[in-house]
Amino acid sequence: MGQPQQNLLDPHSEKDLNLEALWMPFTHNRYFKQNHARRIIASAEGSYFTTTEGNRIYDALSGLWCCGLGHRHPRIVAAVKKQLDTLDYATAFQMGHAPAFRLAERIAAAAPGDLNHVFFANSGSEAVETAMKIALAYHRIRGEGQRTRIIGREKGYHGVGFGGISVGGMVANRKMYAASMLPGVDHLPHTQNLKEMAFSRGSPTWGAHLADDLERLVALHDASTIAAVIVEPMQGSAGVVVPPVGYLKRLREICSKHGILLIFDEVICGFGRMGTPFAAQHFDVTPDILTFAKAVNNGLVPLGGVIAHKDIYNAFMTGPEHMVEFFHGYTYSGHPLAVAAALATQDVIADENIYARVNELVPVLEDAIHSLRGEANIIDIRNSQLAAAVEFTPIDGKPGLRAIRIFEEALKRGVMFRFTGDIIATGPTYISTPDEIRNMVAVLRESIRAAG
Ligand code: PXG
Repeated sequence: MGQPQQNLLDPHSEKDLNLEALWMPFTHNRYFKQNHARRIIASAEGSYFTTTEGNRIYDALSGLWCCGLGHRHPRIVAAVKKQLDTLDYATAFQMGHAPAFRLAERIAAAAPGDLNHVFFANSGSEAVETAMKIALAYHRIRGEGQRTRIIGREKGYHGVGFGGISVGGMVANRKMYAASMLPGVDHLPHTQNLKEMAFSRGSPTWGAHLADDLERLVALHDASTIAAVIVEPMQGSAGVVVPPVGYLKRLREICSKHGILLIFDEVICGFGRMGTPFAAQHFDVTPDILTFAKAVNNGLVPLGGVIAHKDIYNAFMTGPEHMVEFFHGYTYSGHPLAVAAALATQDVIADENIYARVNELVPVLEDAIHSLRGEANIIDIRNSQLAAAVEFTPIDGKPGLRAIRIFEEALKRGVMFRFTGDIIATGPTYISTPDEIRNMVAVLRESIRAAG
């Protein structure tokens, strides 16, 4: 006890850094703690990180798909600083603050069709749990409470809550919790078939019929038991799995036919990645519920949320007016700092013509990434707007190791990609130049050759 302990160390200093106490998320902890050269990030600006050793690294994943406008964008930083000087925190339960209402209005305006009511959460995972609860409660309020099933998709990633992993299709994220999954969930098949679609540029022309599997699930379970279908329009975490031409439209038709809600999880696709506000607009398919997070405020402060169709919102707005309509929410729903960052992000997207800039970069990325065809061990190259991935044959008996080696070779050469399984993925910043994108792919080529 005695005197309160003072920490005299600068928390940013690398000196005497002890890595042991931090249990790192989705990380090979033991490997990292032995091999962390160039992997501790000290600062960031625009499309570049600087490591504690002073290496400048091109951020080929926009953070984790969230910082498309570049790190520490001056207008967004200024907006958050200004917010700190006026209102740090306000409860969102039974009270409000003006910027949250303004942000909801802007997000609703960016959303397709009649999706015009916005519920705030703090992450993609929370957005997904919220969307699933809205879907189930909506049916129950309308007297269709027997609609309890939610259909997800193989290879889907919907965060790490129990709802999200239940409808998700990532084996490693699910297998430890087999007995704790939501009951009644089923899955559509994923849309990746290397035999039919390897090396497709953009959306594969084969595979729309895979959506018809939803009819099989309807026939098996009966539509009256199914509340919703949830899919990522483009599966990001699985390594940029691109929807076949016509696939999402077909899902939409089948859902509408059977009164099933369609949820698009746009946590990665939303706010720029697809060159439109949402993938819904890019693929011209409107869901009933849409989740967002990440790029909504350029990753500055955690923020996620759900946009619901007006009929869904209105279904809740029944009963005595003094009663809470939806028993759900978070302490930090619409946190003033997150909202300030998001409002500034929306301004920057508009003022810097971000969607047009993304669309200009799409062919640059497509040409560059597909030029890797023919390099050793590549079994697929795929791209969807400003996202792309290269898939490799695994090293015998050591799945995943080839991608780790390529990732490390690229880091040495000043580019940070994402690896998952034996896939290297990239989602460049929207503010990248064509030369930066071509250089990034040149580094990937060298890294593939160096990794052997
Ligand atoms: N839905 C989707 C579609 C996501 O991509 C989440 C939900 C969960 O969001 P939070 O904010 O709870 O992490 C995500 C997250 C990758 C990668 O490597 C992608 C995500 C997270 C971590 C890694 O592509 N997306």
